[in-house]
Amino acid sequence: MQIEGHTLSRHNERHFASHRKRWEALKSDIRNAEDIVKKLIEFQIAIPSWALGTGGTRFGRFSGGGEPRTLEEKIEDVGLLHQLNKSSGAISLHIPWDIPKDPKAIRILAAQHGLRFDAMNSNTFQDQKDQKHSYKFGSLQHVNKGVRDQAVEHNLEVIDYGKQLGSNSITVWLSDGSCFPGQLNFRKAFQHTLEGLQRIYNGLPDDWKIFVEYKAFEPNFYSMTVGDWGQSLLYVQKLGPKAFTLVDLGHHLPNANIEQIVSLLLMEGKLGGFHFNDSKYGDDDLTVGSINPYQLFLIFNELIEGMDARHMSHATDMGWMIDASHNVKDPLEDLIQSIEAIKIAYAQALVIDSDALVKAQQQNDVVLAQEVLQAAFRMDVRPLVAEARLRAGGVYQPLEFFRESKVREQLIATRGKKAIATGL
Ligand code: PSV
Ligand code: MN
Repeated sequence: MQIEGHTLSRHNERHFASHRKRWEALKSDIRNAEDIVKKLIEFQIAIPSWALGTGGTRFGRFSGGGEPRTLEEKIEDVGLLHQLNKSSGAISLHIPWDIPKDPKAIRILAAQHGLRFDAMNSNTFQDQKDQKHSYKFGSLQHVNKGVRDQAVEHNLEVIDYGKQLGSNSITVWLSDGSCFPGQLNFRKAFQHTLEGLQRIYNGLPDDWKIFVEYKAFEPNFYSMTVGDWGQSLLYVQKLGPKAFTLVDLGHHLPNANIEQIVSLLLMEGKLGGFHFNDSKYGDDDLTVGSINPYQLFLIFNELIEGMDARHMSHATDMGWMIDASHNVKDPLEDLIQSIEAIKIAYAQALVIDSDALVKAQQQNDVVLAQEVLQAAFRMDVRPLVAEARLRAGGVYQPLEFFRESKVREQLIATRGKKAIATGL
């Protein structure tokens, strides 16, 4: 469904006066407000095709109705989100959950919604119908060459779909590992995996990147063959200049210092992709910023510091994607909240008085360093984020608009109450 332009304007006009007041007040408090607005407008976060339906756990799934039934409807949903927030101008496909039957037509449809195709995602963590070999004991790490070949072939096929859609990266997340001591020879598993990744790497077009995503545990609980940033870095360093590590916020052991990991990967020129979500215990895939917004802010501080040090573009030199999914919220409302949380954390990190922070660090003034960081974190930057959204042509308050214009109800009316999206 497309939102009528006049309903957006009506919503924005209603909020105009109070927004102006708040925005003018905030603007006078910030040194580089116009520059930040520009950066916020440019900063786009890709939506994964599997986040548009209600996620489940292994105990069940409670679908909410009106979920997209096809890839076309998923593109429609991301287009709708983008129309509201002007910050999600890209979609990331998971193959085989979302195989484009007619890639050319899908590409045109996406462009009509102002969307491009972000990283492609392969899937060798589930067996598909009619698949020759099983991934029960891993894919690229597998002791059987037939399984490894099949997994490589699948990844090459995913790259091929991506080429037709105009994507320029592939994310490889492997569930490979072991559940029990003795099950696996770690060295051989690593070497097989490296060999497979090398073959996939060799199939990359010149202007493509490969992201190697790590995860500490699940579905394997004793070892993971790409279990942490050190292992991912080993692979990507051996692979070559088109290979990068991808950080998924939920893939660390509890209390890991993710901001430090981000900083060092950037220092090495090896951070290429990012999956946003939030968690309390493990890979909880909760709404971004719902549990630990301070950590998200500290991560953005390191991202900006590290990217600026390498003269990287915040908007285009990193693959930004949401990777969240759970079973209690409306998926579109959840994504609206996640995008807002990302934008807020990014804006807060841009507001940090970095000169004062550097000075405090040089003087070992620990107290002042904390004050500088927290002055930015405690600033209410929502008018800044709203101003950027309004200038880009979005709505003042996406969540309020989504509810007052009864978007979900309309989707249920056209797609039905029992429509269930493919994915997790
Ligand atoms: C694995 O937990 C992961 O983070 C990978 O990015 C997958 O592609 C995605 O979630 C969906 O399973
Ligand atoms: Mn992920």
